[in-house]
Amino acid sequence: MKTNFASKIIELVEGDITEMETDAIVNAANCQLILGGGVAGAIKKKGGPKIQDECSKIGGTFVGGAVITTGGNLKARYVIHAVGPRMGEGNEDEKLRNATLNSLKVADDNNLKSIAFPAISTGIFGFPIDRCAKIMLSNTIEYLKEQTGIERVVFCLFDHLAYQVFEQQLTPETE
Ligand code: AR6
Repeated sequence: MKTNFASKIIELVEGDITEMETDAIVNAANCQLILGGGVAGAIKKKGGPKIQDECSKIGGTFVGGAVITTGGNLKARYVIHAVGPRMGEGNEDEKLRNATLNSLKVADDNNLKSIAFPAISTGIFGFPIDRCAKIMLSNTIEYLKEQTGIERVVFCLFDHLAYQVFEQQLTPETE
């Protein structure tokens, strides 16, 4: 599914984010920037050890923060590591909003035109998928309405249920 917002494209895809050919893919990271399971595990496996080496040099970031490394052997040239909230730690909505917006800012700071997000925090971190879809989509739409060089944002959902939830949220009500 593809939708246009302020002449920018938001696209929903069902699949594996490590196969995306966007300028950057976003990793659902932790504060220590240690690549564990889920999206991070897939990135580590397909991207090779260089990505973890670069993360270790950066050392870490805050919940809601985002940092960039190269993409190693991935099709995407860069990986933006965004730290979403762990369900139950408090202030989760605000932290997920920050993780989304900071990822987009990092992409802009590096003159990237396209970026692919997973549903941050909805796996190991236990955040509800419907709340995630609402927060990530509405904030991305707001961001794209402002001054940005980003032309295309993909949300890459791992299963059909997650895809359907994002599809439902990507309606005129979220504008
Ligand atoms: N492509 C797209 N989406 C995926 C993929 C994939 N290859 N694999 C999983 N998902 P998660 P989190 C979906 O657990 O909850 C790691 O250990 C998955 O179904 O990757 O933010 C990190 O190192 C879910 O909907 O991220 C952190 O410590 C979503 O991506 C911690 O987990 C996010 O699941 C981060 O947990």
